[in-house]
Amino acid sequence: MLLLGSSLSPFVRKTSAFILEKGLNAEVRPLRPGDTDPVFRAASPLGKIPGFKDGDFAISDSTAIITYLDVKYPLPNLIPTSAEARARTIWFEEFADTVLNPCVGKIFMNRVVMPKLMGMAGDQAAADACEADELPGYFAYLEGVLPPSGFLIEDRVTLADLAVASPFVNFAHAGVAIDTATYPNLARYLASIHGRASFAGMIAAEKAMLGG
Ligand SMILES: N[C@@H](CCC(=O)N[C@@H](CS)C(=O)NCC(=O)O)C(=O)O
Repeated sequence: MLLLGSSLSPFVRKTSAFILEKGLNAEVRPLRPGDTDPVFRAASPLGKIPGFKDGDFAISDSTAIITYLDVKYPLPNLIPTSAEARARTIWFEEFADTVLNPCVGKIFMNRVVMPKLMGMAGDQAAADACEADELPGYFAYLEGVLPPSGFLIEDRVTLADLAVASPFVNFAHAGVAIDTATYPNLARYLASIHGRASFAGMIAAEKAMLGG
């Protein structure tokens, strides 16, 4: 099994954590978007990361990859089966992919990727505005819906947790602090999910790559 893409992408990190929580192993090729690697381009026609290959089967898009994996390797199922839990899991994945990850685009790209990895000045004003104006509402929403179990769905780890926790790694790399007085549940939750083996190794490697 081959996962194509750098875990600095929240979409790649979510997929990688999903693979690890399944107890599976994938070789990871940490490519950037648009890489010309022919295996990657065959899997990802638009050049977006992640791409993925399992034997002869190749596909891209984190949600497509995860959908494949949860059927092909059913245990443990990380996408719940009851109608309600499944729908809520997909809601949280959508919330991460379409609400939080665009903030990663504004904050992490401008504060970290452009200056540190591309040698370009990022748009610091756009990053600051997103942190000040958008994130507090999303943090407050999560603070209010997190159950005491420390997991979003079914009191066990699911795709919902992996999807939601992933962009917060980028926020941390970009210096976004979670105020523990205002968001105690969220802070505790993120420490717990990021402390799992499925995240901890990636986070350490990313920190080393970004210079601590
Ligand atoms: N819906 C896709 C989004 C993947 C995506 O946008 N990845 C970004 C990196 S975080 C990318 O490759 N961007 C390059 C581009 O849009 O051309 C997924 O879930 O995998």
